[in-house]
Amino acid sequence: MKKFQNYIDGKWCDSSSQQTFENRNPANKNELLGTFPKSTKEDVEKAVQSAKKSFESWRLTPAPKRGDILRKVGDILTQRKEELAKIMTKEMGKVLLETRGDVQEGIDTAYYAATEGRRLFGHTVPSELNNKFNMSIRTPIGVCGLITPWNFPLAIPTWKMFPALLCGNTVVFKPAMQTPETATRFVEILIEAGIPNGVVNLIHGAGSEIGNAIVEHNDVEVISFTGSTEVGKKISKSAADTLKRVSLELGGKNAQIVMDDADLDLALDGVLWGAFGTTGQRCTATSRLILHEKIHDKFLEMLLTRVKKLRLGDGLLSTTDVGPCVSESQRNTVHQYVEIGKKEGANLLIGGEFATEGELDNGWFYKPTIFTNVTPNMRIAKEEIFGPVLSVIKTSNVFEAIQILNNTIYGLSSSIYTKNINDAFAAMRDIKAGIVYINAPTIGAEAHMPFGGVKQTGNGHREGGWTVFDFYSEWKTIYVDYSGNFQRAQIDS
Ligand code: UN1
Repeated sequence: MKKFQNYIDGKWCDSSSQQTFENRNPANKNELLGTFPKSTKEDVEKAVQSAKKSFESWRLTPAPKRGDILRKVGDILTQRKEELAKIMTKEMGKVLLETRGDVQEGIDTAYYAATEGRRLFGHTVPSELNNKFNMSIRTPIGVCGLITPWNFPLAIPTWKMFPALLCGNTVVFKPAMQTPETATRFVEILIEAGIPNGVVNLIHGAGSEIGNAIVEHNDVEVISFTGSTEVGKKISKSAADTLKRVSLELGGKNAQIVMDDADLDLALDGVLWGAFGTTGQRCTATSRLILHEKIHDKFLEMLLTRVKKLRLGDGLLSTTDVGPCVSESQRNTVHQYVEIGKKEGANLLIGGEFATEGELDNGWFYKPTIFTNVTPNMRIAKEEIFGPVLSVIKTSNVFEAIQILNNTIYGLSSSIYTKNINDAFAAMRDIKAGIVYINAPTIGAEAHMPFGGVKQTGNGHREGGWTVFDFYSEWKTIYVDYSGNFQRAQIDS
């Protein structure tokens, strides 16, 4: 059995408590994958001080050189893609096809960030005074605390880490307790690529203990968190005490609309991938299906036929379509929502129970589930479930469909299938979400586009794309007066 460690100030080390936690395969709870340090506030202190110290040299490393290291990280991720995908599938259960995609998202993010090292543009702007030069440049901020979830164990840490590092910041990285090995391998790769000691520090453990300690720490300037809205709100409140810069990527309740003129086969592939990919455990997962009344019955029939064919199993097997829930408690949450849906009067079309046949009994499997006759105000139509549960709502026109889609506290991803250009443009304009797909599922964001949501999905920041470099850098405005005269803005101009 493998015993893993923290990585602080360029050294692998145990927790100061000497305590550990176990990591098990959700497809087979009897398979122990390793033990990991259960870190303490003391470990956080060491990690933050290490990051603070190394910031002084890393911030002076030219950005193109920082980018070169990230390019090398991308190269190593490419070489080790298959191995990393397998580790991830064992840790959190999604099928290999998807964990390969997770690594690919990390590779794309690495190469994108690497090239940004040769851009990181600032501005030069005319001054209102003679012989005076104005510019704004990006500067590094300091220590960034990165707190990441288990559903994209590699991609999401790369979304945060690469732009943070490229901009000249140093990092304290706290990965989810369900996917600590992927995080460890990722840090090993950063070391192999030449990241200097202390620039990236890894600490394993519980959010309630070390996550909070990172958020509250005076020397941590930036927090980036992906996880639940509930925890995000707590982070936001406690980070306010030190006025930290905080990026929050939280819940979703994404919907796919299918209009009566849509290509139904295309929409069918889309909803299957969006709702049951990653066992529904994406913040971008399709959790609601809004069907035009004219195609409602036909589409449901098509959907039911396909859902019956979905094969549950170990994500490492090529015969598996849908893996397990990540943990026992996640599966229980899913089941509680199914009970709520039944009580609310929705019709359980398929699923709604644990899958326990044969080997499945060793894992946290849940049958792909569809509720029909769902009305927009039911809890299963409004609250995030994070599992393989789809709520189907009927609609009679595009404006009502959009209204239903918008009827949640979240606003991450959304989708509409239609051939009508007017309806498509109305959707692009009126949907309240950070991401809108036309004739494509709610999942599948690309690394070089801004990613994030509105309302209680986040706090206005975006990951990915060009905008993320704004989050990880501070603007510094510089005026150079070369007139040799005493010149006063607003007064002498
Ligand atoms: C998430 O679910 O937290 O668009 C991220 C997607 C992926 C990222 C999902 N590229 O579904």
